[in-house]
Amino acid sequence: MPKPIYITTPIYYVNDRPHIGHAYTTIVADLLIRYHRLSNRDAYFVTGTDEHGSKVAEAAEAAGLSEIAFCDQTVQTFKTAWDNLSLSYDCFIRTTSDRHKQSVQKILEKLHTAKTDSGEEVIYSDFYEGLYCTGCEKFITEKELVDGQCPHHKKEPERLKEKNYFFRLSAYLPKIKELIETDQMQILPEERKREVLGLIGQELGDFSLSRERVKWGIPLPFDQDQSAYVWVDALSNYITAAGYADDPEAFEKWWTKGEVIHLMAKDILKFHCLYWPAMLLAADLKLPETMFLHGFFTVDGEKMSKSLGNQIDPNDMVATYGADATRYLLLTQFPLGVDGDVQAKRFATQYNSDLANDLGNLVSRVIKMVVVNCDGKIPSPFRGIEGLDELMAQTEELAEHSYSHIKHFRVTNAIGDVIALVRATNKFFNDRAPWKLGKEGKTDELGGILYACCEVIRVVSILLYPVMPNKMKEIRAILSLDDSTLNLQSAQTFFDLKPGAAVSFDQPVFPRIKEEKASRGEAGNVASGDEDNLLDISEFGKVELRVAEVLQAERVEGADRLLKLQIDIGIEKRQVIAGVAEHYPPDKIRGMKVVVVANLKPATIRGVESRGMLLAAKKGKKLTLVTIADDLPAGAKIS
Ligand code: ME8
Repeated sequence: MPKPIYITTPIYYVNDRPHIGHAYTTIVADLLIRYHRLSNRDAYFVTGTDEHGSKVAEAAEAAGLSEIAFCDQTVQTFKTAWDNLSLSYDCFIRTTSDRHKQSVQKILEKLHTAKTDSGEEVIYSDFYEGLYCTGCEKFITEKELVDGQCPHHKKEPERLKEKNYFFRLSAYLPKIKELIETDQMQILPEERKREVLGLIGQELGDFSLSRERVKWGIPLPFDQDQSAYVWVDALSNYITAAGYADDPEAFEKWWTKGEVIHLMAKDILKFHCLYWPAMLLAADLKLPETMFLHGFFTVDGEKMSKSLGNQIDPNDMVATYGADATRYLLLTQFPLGVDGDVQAKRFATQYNSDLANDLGNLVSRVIKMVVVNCDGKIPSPFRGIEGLDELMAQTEELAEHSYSHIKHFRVTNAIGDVIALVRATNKFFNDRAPWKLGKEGKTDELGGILYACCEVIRVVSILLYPVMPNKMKEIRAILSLDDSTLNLQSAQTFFDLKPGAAVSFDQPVFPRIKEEKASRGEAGNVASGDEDNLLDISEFGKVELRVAEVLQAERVEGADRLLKLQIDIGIEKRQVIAGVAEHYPPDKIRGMKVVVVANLKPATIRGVESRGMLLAAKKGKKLTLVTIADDLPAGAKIS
């Protein structure tokens, strides 16, 4: 039996509102947890809020509220946002809870009496004189200042002189270095591991474990005039939630014997990869197995911040795209671990392409045909259909591959492989053209094609369940499937659907979204104003326009408006799907010289690959292609 798995996110500061950065980490944790649960692994998911410290006390005062009333309010905004995103956490930990206070005091007592290997006290008191940035909640050195200010918060730090208790970090660094180098405590990705090892190589002082003047905090059990330093308080949440102070059995199961994974972004590396393991070593507690530090999002090229007003609220995305698509869109922007720039105006295009066109359309067209041609019942499987064996093989191996990606934190690969199967199935459906077979009386083959497509949809409903739990349940309900087969085991068997089971179709699972409406953020502040839609000259310069000659043209089966074109763009020949059939029948367009956008990502339209887009002018029902005089050869660039 694999060990139980215990996954945590950072606990977020309550002086901020939840934004897509917080949402991203929490959705990733939810995805991982749901995947492990699909494989029947015992799994526990912890998130929560970090509520102590002078920063929160100041925000409460500014809001005219007591600290706890202020915290209660913002904690609710996090909980509401997480409910709106269908996040299935098992424990929401608040640092102001009695449970957590007990746990912090317990570990502090332990540290207070602990000795290092060389017999020194782990905690000692001393006077600290130096600079403190309230924004970072940490002491800051002169060297780190830029123009006398904290580079992150653009504020002059306070000068403090106070008695503090210190934690003898230096005594634990050699051991931590060894544990990281040997991957006994895995730091991922590799780049972050190098960063931590680099930090250990620098002169790191001991860290302060308490603050004298901060009253909004947990008092030290051995000196009531001091409060636990917020990071010591916050990091301890991970053991509180496992039951350190109040549930020894649970603690043994989840922490001591479990596989512990901490997820976060790279901004809080030092605290998690050095301070926390040092505290655990000193308290004689087991270390986490893995820390995964993902990348940082910027929005339209800018750092996300309250003062810039460019934070994207996940609730606004949910209002526009729904919970499931929001999860999908955030998870697929960048590989986990990589920094990236989020552009809200791209969400709608991606939603329409991946979810409405590829996945939604597969479900609609297949189920509608089952309703019309098979009396609304799953038909019988039928072997010997061209392309079926390949599709089955791709489907059967997918569960294992996806789960392996997940175990290695390759989130975008796990999702991308499922979407690739959806696209391959759309192509299989198009190539086999089942709509023709009914008329030809080939009902066994027609049923076999539809059965195979329903099987793929069933498998997809399992493998994308951790990404889009509600929509996948909706799809499963269409196929009359309940939760008893919602597991990875059943995603590995083909021909599992029972012929004769009822299917029903009501409305598209992912209705198309008007791109302009969504990108303007009509449901909220996803993006705003016309100014945002103006292009910079350098952005326009990225579009590669070329003269193309249409070599061949034919209609796309089952799609009145679409033509499949083979075009010559000078540097190569390509296939493009164009929605111009009503205006340009194949005979008319063949031989024309048109203008094509040559550097678009390939798209799959009705299961057929399209690499490029033709330029056309359109008003009402009239459409005219932009054409080029004969003397310009195919391939000429247009600028
Ligand atoms: O640091 N891109 O809380 P916090 C990606 N309370 N992820 C982002 C992000 C962005 N632009 N902005 C925030 C704290 N995050 C402490 C943690 S844990 C013991 C105490 C996510 O509210 C990311 O997970 O500043 C990052 O590590 C975390 O929010 C920081 O949250």
